[in-house]
Order: sequence, then structure tokens, then C-alpha cells
Amino acid sequence: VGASRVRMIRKEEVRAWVPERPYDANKGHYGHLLVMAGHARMWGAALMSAVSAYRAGAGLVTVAVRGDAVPPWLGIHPELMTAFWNLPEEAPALVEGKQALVVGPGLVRFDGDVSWLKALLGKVRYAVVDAGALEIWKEAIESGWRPSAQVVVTPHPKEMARLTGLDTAEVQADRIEVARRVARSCGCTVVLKGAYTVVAGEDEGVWVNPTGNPGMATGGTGDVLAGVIGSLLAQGLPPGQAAAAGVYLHGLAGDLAAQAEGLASMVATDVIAQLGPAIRQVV
Ligand code: NPW
Ligand code: AMP
Ligand code: MG
Repeated sequence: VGASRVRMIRKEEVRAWVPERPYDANKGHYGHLLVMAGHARMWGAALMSAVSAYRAGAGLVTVAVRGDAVPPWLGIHPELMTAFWNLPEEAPALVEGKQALVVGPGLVRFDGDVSWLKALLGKVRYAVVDAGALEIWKEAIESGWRPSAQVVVTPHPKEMARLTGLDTAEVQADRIEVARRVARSCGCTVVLKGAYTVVAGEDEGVWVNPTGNPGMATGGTGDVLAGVIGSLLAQGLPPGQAAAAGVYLHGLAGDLAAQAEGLASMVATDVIAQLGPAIRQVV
């Protein structure tokens, strides 16, 4: 414990963690991810998470949408599958047969209800809890409940402030300790985003990510990250490795996007487009 357990994520370890593609591989080897995200005003978050998950190697990706018709925007990426839900109690059945779950990007909570998230995290092995699911998570954790799923939470500094009751400046002044404390108290893996993203594992080990740049301060890059980590979980990486490899590859894709487009102009879909080149550079 202490400073000796804090280290930079290295390319060589990411290379060792990313699943290989043997000649006789099939999509069943790379997991099925459920993305429970988006709503009418933030459907892009769901689309970006889900497409990023495919780009990071998941075998199958299903997007859970509210309503009962396939929204036309999903047609941009016909490789995506669709599941439908309207009521919170319909959510848990959707994770059956999935190896991992991403919940939260662009999600707007149901009034006061936390039971659907608890039920979901009782049925799946691995999950990423991000954005709109974080306050529901906080409420559930504070009531003493603990998930049977192994969970990676991915707050940015302001979301971390909401989770802890600190203000954003206090979070930023002590990033490693804040992330470590939350990981210890919830028994989960914590990704505290922003420049030099911190990954704190359940075992108190801490990684700091050297990749990424301020061009990533643009709408949707966090939704991409949630999809990448969810993808690696679906492929069977344990949470600490999925989180560390995910932030490294996401940041590297951001660096390639910055080279191509410039810091001011790059957008989240440019980062998605560079996930392939980033993975190729590492493996
Ligand atoms: P400030 O300005 O410093 O006070 P919110 P959100 C702070 C979805 N999206 N370091 C900063 O606050 C998401 O998935 C959908 C320090 C910033 O203004 C969510 O569900 C999109 N501070 C939902 O929108 C594309 C930092 O936090 C504030 C920081 C709301 O998510 C966009 C924003 O936090 C979006 O991804 C840092 N590194 N980073 C779509 N196309 O569908 C952030 N902050 O209020 O939680 O809003 O993060 O935009
Ligand atoms: P979100 O705020 O949820 O959209 O997530 C933003 C993503 O972009 C996270 O992965 C951050 O780590 C990354 N990011 C934002 N600003 C920076 C920065 N200045 N340097 C490196 N990465 C950043
Ligand atoms: Mg976000």
C-alpha cells in the first residue's frame, strides 16, 4: 500500500491483456455486451458506446432502447442488435445471456427507482456504471447494498464530486486517494477520468494513464470509453485490466485523432475511428 502501488499503465501490459484472435476464432469467444444507454435527447451516447464496443473487439453488441421500434439512427450501424424496454422492471431480463453490461451513458433515470439497477447488477458478471447511472448507483451503495457483479465505475471529476460529496477542486487536488477510497468503500474498480486518468482497483493497486490529450474534452468521449471498457469486460478481461487497457487504448485513439484533426476540431466519432489503429499500434 502507498506510493509503491501507484504505477503508469504501460503499452507492454496492455498488449499482454488484449485478447488474441486465433485463426479459428468465432464471435462467441469475444462476448456479448448489452448497452443500456441513451434516451430521446441523448441517443448519440448509446450509439457511440455500442459502436466503440464493437471497435474494441466485442463479438456481439445489443443496444437496449426505450420504446418498441428500432430507431432510425441505429441504421447507421446495422451490426448492432436491439432489445426493447419501457418499464424499469423490464430491464433485468435483457442482460440474460450477456457477458457484460454498460449502463448509464445518456441515460435519464426513472423517478426515484433504484431497484432495476440493483436487479441488473445481480444478474450479470461484469458491468460499467457511467454517467446517468452513477447517482442511482450511489443511492444503492449508500443503502448498504452491494452488487454481485464486478463493477467498473467511470466518473469524470464532477461526477466524482457528486458521488463523494466533495467539490470538484477537492477531487482534483487528491485524485489518487479519492479514487482509491471510493474503490475500497464500494468494492469496485474506479476510473477517475480527466488528464492522467486514475484507475483504482478493488485490491488497492492504482494505475495512472499516460495517453490522451485535451482535444478529448469534447462531447461523447466518455461514452466511447464506457463502450471500450465494457467490450473488454465482455471479452473476459478482469475489471482492473479492462479498465486500465480501456483507458490506455481510448487515450491513444484520442492522440491519433488529435494528430489527424487537431485538438480543437477532433470529435468523439474521430476517437472511435482511431480505436482500430490504436489497437493495431499496441498489439
Ligand atoms: P465545470 O464546467 O468545470 O463546472 P455533467 P455531462 C465538469 C451524456 N452525453 N475536469 C465540467 O464542469 C452523458 O453520457 C451525451 C474537471 C463539465 O461542464 C451523460 O449522460 C451525448 N471538470 C449526460 O450527457 C454527448 C470536469 O463536469 C461538467 C471534467 C451528461 O453528461 C455528451 C459536465 O458534467 C454527453 O457525453 C474534467 N476532466 N470533465 C450525446 N451525443 O448523446 C467534466 N467536468 O453535468 O455530468 O454533464 O458529462 O455532459
Ligand atoms: P466525459 O466527460 O464523460 O465525456 O469523459 C471525457 C473523456 O475524455 C474521459 O475519458 C477523459 O479522461 C478524457 N479527457 C477529457 N479531458 C481530457 C484532458 N484534458 N486530457 C486527457 N483526457 C481528457
Ligand atoms: Mg460522460
